[in-house]
Amino acid sequence: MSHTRYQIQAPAPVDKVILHHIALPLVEVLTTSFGGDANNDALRAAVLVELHMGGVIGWGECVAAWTPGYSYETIATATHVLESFFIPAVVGKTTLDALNKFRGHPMAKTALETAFWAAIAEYQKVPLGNLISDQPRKSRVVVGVSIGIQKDIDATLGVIDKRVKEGYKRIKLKIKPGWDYDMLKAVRDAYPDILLMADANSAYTLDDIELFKKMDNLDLLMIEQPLGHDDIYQHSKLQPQLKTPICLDESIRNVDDVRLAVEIDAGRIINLKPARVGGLTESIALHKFCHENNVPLWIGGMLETGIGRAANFAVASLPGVTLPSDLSATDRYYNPDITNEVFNLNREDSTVDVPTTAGLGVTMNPQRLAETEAAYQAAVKGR
Ligand code: OSB
Ligand code: MG
Repeated sequence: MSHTRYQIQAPAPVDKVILHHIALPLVEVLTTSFGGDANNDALRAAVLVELHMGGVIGWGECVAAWTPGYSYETIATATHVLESFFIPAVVGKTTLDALNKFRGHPMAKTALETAFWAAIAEYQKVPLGNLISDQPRKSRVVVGVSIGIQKDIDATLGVIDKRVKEGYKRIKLKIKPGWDYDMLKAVRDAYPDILLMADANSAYTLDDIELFKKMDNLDLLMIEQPLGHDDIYQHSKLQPQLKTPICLDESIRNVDDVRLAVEIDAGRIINLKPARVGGLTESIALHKFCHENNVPLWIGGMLETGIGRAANFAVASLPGVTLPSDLSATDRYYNPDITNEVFNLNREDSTVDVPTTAGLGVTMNPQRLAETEAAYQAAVKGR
């Protein structure tokens, strides 16, 4: 979070907030460079926030993982700060002002903030996106698919083949040292025209400059987060030496980080994950800056369930989101999901429709919620 302040006003005070811990199996594991542990788990856990206000319910999702790999937050830290600080601060209130005094824990804040906004949208009978922007929004969002580290190049080509046949027109491949240039070159040779990008999740240093110069000849759409997860300065030493744009993911905590990155040429594309920047309020500020300054922007994903995905689609529908987002169809992640509605890929143009119904745009499947809560309890015992 930066100096941006929560500012939305609710029509009624928050009555109560209930947390749900869930775990559900991923259809396809996403192995990343920070993995080798539970971050690459076949079981995705999440904390869901159920917020009651004025007779309606709003839902939000906390995307922190079991372990602090992508981010320092975990299921346990999010539970702690939500239960001990964030929820008591907002119960009985019509604003989120009380959250401004708490530092850090953006994923936990986002879950509560999104539930608050979703409840307001539900109460006012408008789609969540209408609260985010009064500008015309897109009705469908161009999406790509993120593919994890596979056992070999053949397996990688097999997964890509499947995704291309499904209709995905932008392929993102996770890379790490030893699994980078040769793999990407083989993919580029097999698919000369596809929109292809790589996500390093901070696995490299400036010593790897020669490798990046080789990758620079593969016509990649972008290279996501090559250097330190909390670095901007060193990226400014790399970007000017490449023609491929660097996209910053982990490094961007707020709109001011974007301002700095753009000013010192540390990256030329921004991945906005609302959960990484503390929620919708900061996302709106960040989007506004990128839109006004022509900084290419897309929405990243954290393997969200239908709850978090619906909120991300509301943000992805903003006019300044100009590149394909990591918001794939539901069947790439969960079967079944916890929501009644599923997101489908429109094969002809690699898009997904933005929900248009009032509130978050999806509804909870209570039976599936109970099942996934039981699965969480069972999983915790095994850890
Ligand atoms: O770095 O973008 C990332 C998933 C979990 C953690 C980090 C990342 C990702 C993805 C997946 O790449 C995006 C998705 O939800 O499809
Ligand atoms: Mg990333």
